[in-house]
Amino acid sequence: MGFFDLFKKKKDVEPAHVAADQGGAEAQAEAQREAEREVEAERKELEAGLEKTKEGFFGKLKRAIAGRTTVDADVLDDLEEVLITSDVGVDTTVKIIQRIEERVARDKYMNTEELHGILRDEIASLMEESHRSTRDFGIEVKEGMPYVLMVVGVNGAGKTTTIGKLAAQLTKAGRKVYIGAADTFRAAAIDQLGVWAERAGATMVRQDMGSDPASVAYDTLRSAVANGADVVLIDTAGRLHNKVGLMKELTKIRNVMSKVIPDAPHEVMLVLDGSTGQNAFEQAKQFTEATQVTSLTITKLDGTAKGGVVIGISDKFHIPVRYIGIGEGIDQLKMFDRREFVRALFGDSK
Ligand SMILES: Nc1nc2c(ncn2[C@@H]2O[C@H](COP(=O)(O)OP(=O)(O)OP(=O)(O)O)[C@@H](O)[C@H]2O)c(=O)[nH]1
Ligand SMILES: [Mg+2]
Repeated sequence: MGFFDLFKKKKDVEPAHVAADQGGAEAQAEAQREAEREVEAERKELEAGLEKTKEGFFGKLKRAIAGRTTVDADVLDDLEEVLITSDVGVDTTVKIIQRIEERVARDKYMNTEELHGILRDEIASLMEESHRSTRDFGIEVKEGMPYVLMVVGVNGAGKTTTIGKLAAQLTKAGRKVYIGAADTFRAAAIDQLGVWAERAGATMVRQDMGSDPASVAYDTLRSAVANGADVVLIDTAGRLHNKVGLMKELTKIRNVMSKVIPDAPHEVMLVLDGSTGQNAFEQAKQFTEATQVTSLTITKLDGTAKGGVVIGISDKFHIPVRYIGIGEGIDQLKMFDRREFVRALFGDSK
């Protein structure tokens, strides 16, 4: 179940006076309280996952503005450095600083204590609207044809783990999930995916190591269609003999899938390791140039202070960040919500 469903549930609860009887009203009130508890628990988990980024960022910010009272050119210079060293990226940092400069010019005197709130507002408005999440963890499942999601990214980024987590959440939501083991480069890759598929209650389609990944993808789609699957997740290799070879292979996998389902893949998701900071920007650049990427997942935000990459990457690439990984656990893949992300880092707006 997606994060937004929790909000939806909350909103759908009708006012008490509409309920037919008192018992119904109480049940609704309890359902609402339960939904609120779930939202709160999700928030806590997100905050815990982003704690290192938050500490790193605010620690630096605090040191930079210590002893200063007004936001002047020096403070802005220091803020710029804090943003850049927090992996927000140069271009996005420049945009944020410009926006704050404009506000300072307008308001004349700005207290450094206000900086925190202003920064939060500017970052929130800068980040693109997050993908509108609906049911099934944001995936639009149509009856009669599986939704095909192909996962790409360099080795170690977290592709297989993300597929496993996603499969688990989808099966939990009652969906029939097929997984294609199209990373045939390493034998261990197929086994690792097999373990995830089993945990998730999904069906994995595989061939032997070294076989043609496009053929695995083809088989997976055929089998998924024949068995009435709702979602297909295709795992791919992160490393081949060389980069050009990898990109060619990804294109071949893409093309072969459309022979089974004309508009497949419906989504090509690039998985980026957030803890690599600037490297994640570089990978996003290379993959988006070489293949058509339609969504992003940023993993490993739990172990790093480099969570600022999410802000920079969503600003720079204009590709929606769909999910973030905040731990190795099966439940630690979260639907990305721009507002909740900013809130976890900066707290509530007043
Ligand atoms: N802490 C943490 N670890 C993660 C997260 N996502 C993935 N990992 C870990 O990152 C490592 C690599 O993940 P994989 O899923 O194997 O990466 P991959 O992209 O499939 O790698 P290749 O198959 O080599 O291309 C594993 O040890 C995962 O447990 C996350 O959100 N948080
Ligand atoms: Mg893998």
